[in-house]
Amino acid sequence: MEFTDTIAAISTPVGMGGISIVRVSGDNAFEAMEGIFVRPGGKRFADAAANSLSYGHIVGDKGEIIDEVLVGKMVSPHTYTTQDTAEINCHGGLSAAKSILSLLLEKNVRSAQPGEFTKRAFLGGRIDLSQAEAVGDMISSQTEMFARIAAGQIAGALRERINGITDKILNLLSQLEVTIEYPEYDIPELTENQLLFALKDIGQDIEELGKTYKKGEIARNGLKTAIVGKPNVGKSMLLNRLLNEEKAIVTDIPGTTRDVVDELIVLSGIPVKLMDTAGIRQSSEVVEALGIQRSLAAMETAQLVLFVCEACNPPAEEDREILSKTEGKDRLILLNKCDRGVNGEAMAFFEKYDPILISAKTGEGIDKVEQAIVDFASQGSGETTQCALIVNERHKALIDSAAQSISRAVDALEGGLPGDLIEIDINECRNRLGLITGETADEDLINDIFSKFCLGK
Ligand SMILES: Nc1nc2c(ncn2[C@@H]2O[C@H](COP(=O)(O)OP(=O)(O)O)[C@@H](O)[C@H]2O)c(=O)[nH]1
Ligand SMILES: [Mg+2]
Repeated sequence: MEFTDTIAAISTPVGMGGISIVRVSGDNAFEAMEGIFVRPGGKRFADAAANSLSYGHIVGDKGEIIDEVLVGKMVSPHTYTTQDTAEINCHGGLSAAKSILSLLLEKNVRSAQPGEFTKRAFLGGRIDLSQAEAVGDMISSQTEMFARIAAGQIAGALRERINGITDKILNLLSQLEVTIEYPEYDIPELTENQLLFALKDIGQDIEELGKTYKKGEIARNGLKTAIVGKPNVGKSMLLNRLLNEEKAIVTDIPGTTRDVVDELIVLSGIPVKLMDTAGIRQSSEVVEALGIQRSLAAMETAQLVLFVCEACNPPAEEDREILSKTEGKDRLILLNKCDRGVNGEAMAFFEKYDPILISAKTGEGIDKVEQAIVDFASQGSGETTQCALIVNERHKALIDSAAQSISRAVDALEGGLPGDLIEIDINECRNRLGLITGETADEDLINDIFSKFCLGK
């Protein structure tokens, strides 16, 4: 892969702003600065100390001043890309950074491709693929929760975890090899029981890591939360209340909401994707019936269900039906319209479900609903910053197939199959994990991942 040439790009968004940064990296980076960067007293940039900022001016062909700048000098290998890197801090706006970039491009420097600086950090061995992907996550993160997780992964939390598992696998493979290849030598052999134990231990590590995806997915896409209930209980009003906005149509005509309305809110840094749905009831009206089908589908895909009933009326037949339909789901039971009074029969019926009394109209109890959603989303999570967490689908698919390889190996062993067949599955598992860290990734995969980055990163 191309690594010898010097690349440059504008690393900040183009537009109005205090400063812009033009980054140049590669063997020729410092040389390229000579001639376009003039320091007071004619000092050479080449003589500037490592990891320093130098003041001066960027000048054009005829010595005309383009901008007043500060240039960071970072010397290989302790740089973002692992190569010599200069970062020119110029004035923001549309023009200065562009002019500086074009001056550099006349100095044996080429335009960087999207993600190419980070790709060099990967190729240079400073970070692994999971860390590089986390850089992309950090840039695209829209919530505090996701940004924190990305920061942990950039620091190498996932890398360390995967490497720990890979070490166990390699250790097992080498022992297995000795047992298979040199049975005549007097080396302590791996007994079947030991092998089984080691395999199960690895399988458990992988499965535990896979489980973190639930949380990772919430951080990336938001907690999918469906608001369900029979018509007219106040689902749409609850959505509006949680959003602080009149988004969904609220009327006293049952069956108003026909389609699923979804909106993203952020509660204590946690993204929550709220879905307001059509009221569930028997309906012979075509559009409403379609809407109800979608409600049921939304309920299926939701990670959390907010089941809304009325506090002021006894439970209806539909409430009982929806209650049983949501039985297997994680759910909160919300008794709405408590401003109209609390019905004893409703309370007695719902008591064992720990209902939350609310009024979408007055706002009463809404803080409790928000807290319950936050508690649900962060349950069992502990500290997110330092933890290895699976946040992307690519990693999840690889973890799943790594786990499958191990269980195939366990089955094979228990079925009495020979050691070299088991070895194939173990190798396969190692290979899958290596695709997460990039160790076993080929050029196409690597190019594909970095091509999704933004320019200048
Ligand atoms: N008094 C009272 N009325 C409410 C409350 N929530 C909703 N409503 C009324 O109940 C009716 C149905 O509300 P809507 O949100 O459209 O119900 P949906 O069919 O479940 O979406 C409207 O007339 C609302 O004004 C509440 O907490 N208290
Ligand atoms: Mg509605």
